[in-house]
Amino acid sequence: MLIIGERINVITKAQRQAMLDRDKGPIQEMAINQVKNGAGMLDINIGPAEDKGDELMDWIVKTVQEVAHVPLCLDTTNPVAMEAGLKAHDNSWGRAMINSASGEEERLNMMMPLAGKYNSLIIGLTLNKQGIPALAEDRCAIAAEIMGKAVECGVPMEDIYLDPLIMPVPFSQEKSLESIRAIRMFKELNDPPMKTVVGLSNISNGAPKTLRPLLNRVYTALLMYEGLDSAIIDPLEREMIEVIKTVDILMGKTLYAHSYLEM
Ligand code: THG
Repeated sequence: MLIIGERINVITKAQRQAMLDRDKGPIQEMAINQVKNGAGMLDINIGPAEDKGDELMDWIVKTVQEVAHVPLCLDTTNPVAMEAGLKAHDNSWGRAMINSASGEEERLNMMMPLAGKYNSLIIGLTLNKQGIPALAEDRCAIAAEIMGKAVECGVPMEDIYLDPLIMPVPFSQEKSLESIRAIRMFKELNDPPMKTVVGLSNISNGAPKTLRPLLNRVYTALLMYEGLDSAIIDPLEREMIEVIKTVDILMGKTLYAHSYLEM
């Protein structure tokens, strides 16, 4: 499964400060560390980035790819910053990913054409103006709208990663199973199956610190059983990486060797 490292984001104080100061050090160190620990792609979350977002995205994409030879998942709601990032992205390490489009018309109309223009991958969040539907069936209906827009923009189905949007189990327990169902149903929306992605740690938001890693890891295993293709996680959490590698072994995705955890 593709691991998308989540640690370069404006939520984190140190990373946020480095972004504001255009200080390469902490960002490059975090990039290198995540790749060393198993990330195949790095999420670069600069937030809404209303002020000089395009300049920031251009700078950070080049800064990260100077030291980390992986493709990037560009995370901002600012379409101008998104385009700057796609322009700056070095595709010799793989294609960039747009994080994200959704069923919201405005966002969909701005982001999907960029995927076509820059030949990038794109995440489709299955939410719309009314929010995240409770039922997997209704999330599929939004997925179908996103897929329709992709056809219009010349984006192939295999370049879309559908995201059911994981909700915290302490607040909406019934959604945990529904998101698993959504992953299963998304796959059935096309042949070959649609690709899928989740932001995993959301499942344990609001749970005690001692429980969070366990909730994250077991949920990951359940989603992977349904064929989850990629997850936005913290690659520096060693036990999580071990769970992912172990599920990949048990599901026959990678070849067993006694040393599989070191691979
Ligand atoms: N789907 C998609 N993109 C996403 C998400 C998703 N991007 C954002 C988020 N969800 C995934 N990324 C992060 C990045 C950082 C953290 C969590 C998820 C993080 N969390 C700490 C925690 O959970 O304790 C600290 C949070 C804080 O300081 O408030 O650092 O679902 N497509």
